Parts: sequence; C-alpha cells; structure tokens
Amino acid sequence: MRPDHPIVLITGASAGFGEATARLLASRGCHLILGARRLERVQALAAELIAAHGIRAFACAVDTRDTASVEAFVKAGAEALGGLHGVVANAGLASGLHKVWEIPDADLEAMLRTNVEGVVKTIRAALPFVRQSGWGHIFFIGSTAGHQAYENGGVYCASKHGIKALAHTLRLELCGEPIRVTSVDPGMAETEFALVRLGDPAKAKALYQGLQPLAGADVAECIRWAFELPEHINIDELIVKCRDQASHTMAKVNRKA
Ligand code: NDP
Ligand code: 8X3
Repeated sequence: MRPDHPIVLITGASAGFGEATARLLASRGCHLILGARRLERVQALAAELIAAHGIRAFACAVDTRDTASVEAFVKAGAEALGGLHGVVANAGLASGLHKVWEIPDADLEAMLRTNVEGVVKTIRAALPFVRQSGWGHIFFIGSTAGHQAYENGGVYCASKHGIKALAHTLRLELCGEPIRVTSVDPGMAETEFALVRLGDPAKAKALYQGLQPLAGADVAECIRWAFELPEHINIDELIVKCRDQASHTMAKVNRKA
C-alpha cells in the first residue's frame, strides 16, 4: 500500500527538476532524501522545506558517478528517515556540443558516467530499501533526446536512449512486485542545464529566446501526477514539451522575433 507520507529520494536536488520536485513533493507531505554535489544547496533546501511543510528531510553530498558515494548516501538517507519508497534518479547533464568523432574524453565520460552509470548506481543502491519498505515508485528522467537524436548531441542522446532502455528493462524485471517504473522525458526546459552544457550564460539564455520553455516546476508536476495515481496504474513514459516545441529536437520551435 502507498503510505500517506512516502519517503522519496531525489538525486540532483540542488537545481532544476530535482529542486522543483523536492519543493512540490514536500508540499504534498512527502519526506525527502536530497542529494547533489553542492552540499550547501541541498542542506539549505532541506531546512527550508522542513520549516515550510513540517516534513522530515535528510540532505547529503553525493556524486552519483561514484559507487561508494551513492551507496553511503542512499543508506544514510533511508536509515535516517526509516525507509524508502520513491526514487527520482534525476542527476544528469549535457557537456558541450560535439560531432561524434570530435568529442573530448572529458565530455564523453561526464555524460556516460553521470547519465547512465550514475542512474544505475542510484537505483541499484536504492532498490533493497524500496523492497524492504514494501511499496515503491522509481522515476527515470529521460529526454526527448532519448527519442530522437540530433547533430552535435550524439553522446547525450545516446545516454538518454540508454535511459529509455533501462526504464523498459527495469519495468520488465520488477513486474509482479509493488514497485512502479516511470520515465519522464522532457523537451526544452530552462534550468541550469544549458549553462552547464554551454558554460556561457548569454548562450544559455539565447537558447530559450522568444519562446516559453518548460520550467522545473512543470516537470515536477508530471512526476507528482504519476506518483499520486491509484496504485494499479503505471505511467511508463511521459513525453512533455512546451507548446512552442513541436518536434523532439529543435527542428520545429515557435520563436517570436
Ligand atoms: P540542472 O543543471 O538544473 O540540474 C542538474 C542536477 O544534477 C543538479 O542538481 C546537479 O547538482 C546534479 N548533478 C549533476 N551531476 C551530478 C553528479 N555527478 N552527482 C550528483 N548530482 C549531480 O539540470 P536539469 O534539472 O535540467 O536536469 C536534470 C535532468 O533532466 C538531467 O538528467 C537532464 O539530462 C534531464 N533533462 C533536462 C532537460 C532540460 O532541457 N533542462 C530536458 C530533458 C531532460 P550538483 O551540480 O550540485 O551536483
Ligand atoms: C535536454 C533536451 O533538446 O537539449 O534533454 O537535448 S535537449
């Protein structure tokens, strides 16, 4: 049975979708385990949400690329709050824009280690605690880039196609257990994502010029909706784009002059 106040672990809770999801789920009475590399941000968020909503929250630094770091984070969080029900394996990034044959090792490794290995490590560490709690919901954060590749984004797109495969596989493997598996796959969303990818605030801003992209809160709302549905319903995959983006890539976007 879904508990009245589920305990939800979110990676990448220091910004963007992860932070917005923490805010929304806290307002719905969830207890939270929040992780990211920027400890001061997740600590401040946890303190704010405890004060605002009377929930319990645990915040800890985690680098999802590192097995020991992830395992320590998940264990400490689940033990501190007394269980684990929801997992939002959200931490991820794009690093640069490169032709497949030109990508530097640093960008290649950053994306594959964070977006694929980090997600597997998070779920692998969390699943025993979710099973022990008797009810659960695992969220992957995919992307439209997991449905349609685009030039100069080959490795990022590969990582998100990988998320699609992992979500499908995990759903097959968990069938029969009281654990749902959902992939939320957004299109263009204004978070710190473009700044991290491009390293230049002006270029990041220009990406969304003249259109209204998704915000972190929009993606959080998709997660909340899927999470609160009656428990016999599983949303497998939820592709969400802003109205101004008609294609999975930026091939067809509506920009005002
Ligand atoms: P942000 O850059 O705003 O947030 C990314 C989060 O991931 C931060 O909290 C960052 O925290 C965390 N993170 C990155 N690397 C690590 C790591 N090694 N260990 C732990 N945490 C890490 O981007 P978004 O919120 O937009 O991105 C969240 C997810 O959504 C990503 O998987 C991204 O690929 C995906 N996505 C984004 C879209 C967009 O257009 N914005 C569209 C579709 C999908 P810190 O730096 O403190 O570690
Ligand atoms: C992020 C969306 O279009 O930049 O996943 O790849 S896109």
